[in-house]
Amino acid sequence: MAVISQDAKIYIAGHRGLVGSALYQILAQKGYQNLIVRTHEELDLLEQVAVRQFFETEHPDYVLLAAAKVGGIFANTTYPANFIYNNLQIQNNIIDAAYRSEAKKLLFLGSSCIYPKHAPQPMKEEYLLSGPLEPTNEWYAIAKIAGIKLCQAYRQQYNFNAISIMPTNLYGPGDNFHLKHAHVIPALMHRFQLAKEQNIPSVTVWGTGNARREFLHIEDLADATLYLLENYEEAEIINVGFGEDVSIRELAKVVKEVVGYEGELQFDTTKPDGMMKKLLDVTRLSHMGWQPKIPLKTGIQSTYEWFLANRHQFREK
Ligand code: GFB
Repeated sequence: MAVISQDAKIYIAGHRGLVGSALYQILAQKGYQNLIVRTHEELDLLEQVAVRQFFETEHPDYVLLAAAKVGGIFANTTYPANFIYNNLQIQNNIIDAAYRSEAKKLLFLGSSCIYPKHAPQPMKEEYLLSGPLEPTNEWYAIAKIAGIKLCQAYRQQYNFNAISIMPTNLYGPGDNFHLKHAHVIPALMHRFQLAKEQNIPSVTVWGTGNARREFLHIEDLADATLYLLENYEEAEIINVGFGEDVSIRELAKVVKEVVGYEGELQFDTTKPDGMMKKLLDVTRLSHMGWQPKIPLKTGIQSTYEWFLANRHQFREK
């Protein structure tokens, strides 16, 4: 597989997000010196003309498409239009502009929510489009499926080297800790911390606690992404997961323990569970030789340290 030269021009779209910032860090650590980024103020990825101009001027060799409108189960169901429109628009603009400006390769990040609600578990890559989606995140999932298909269509018609990788639920330093809009780990961490500080006797966890999720630390995801950028060139999607799942009840106990909150957990069953189980089959990636390194509790501990150190400036949206 082609080795990427250390001075290759690599554009990271979404470099301020959880995924993009971890990708920036790992590439910089590994000695890549020509990393291109733009803030939202400098380049609005929803604007096709601006995106085309940027690619025509910069001509990146490699494109990591980590820009997306993301959020937890509540944000997905509250802002369906933003989740479908923004994601479609961003990926349409970037994938097409990268092809036109003759990028050598583009890597698109999807999500495990592209798989059907009742897919057999663990979920293999071939289950894509084999059944109806989970309603709580179908808007986001439809956009991500369109992104996968766009990559495959550009590969088929134009021979454009676009690959799509499907991460499981992610967490780690740099996450969004919004109490309502965030994903479960940062939302619960923030809620436990406030309850600890304010001596609140119980904390509410959404859903029954029986839903199961697989969590991958963002540094593992960044490592896998770089590995796949260097070693994967197929049209077919590839899963990136941890390989094990936990119930939300078990997860909440771990987060509670790490935060050091001593009150009770209360489960609000009026809130949705979403998919009851969402675990990726990672056979293909592990056969290629990649394995995650960060156990859940260790990852939650380092996330908590980051949360405490950055509490007064982290993204709330
Ligand atoms: O993290 P989360 O929103 O992701 O929720 P999804 C995971 C589970 O945690 C659900 C429960 O069963 C929630 O009901 N949960 C418990 C909570 N307490 C909380 C809380 O305070 N906040 C949140 N957010 N959840 C997302 C999709 O679904 O997964 C996205 O909506 C994306 O589109 C992402 O695909 C990976 O796994 O349910």
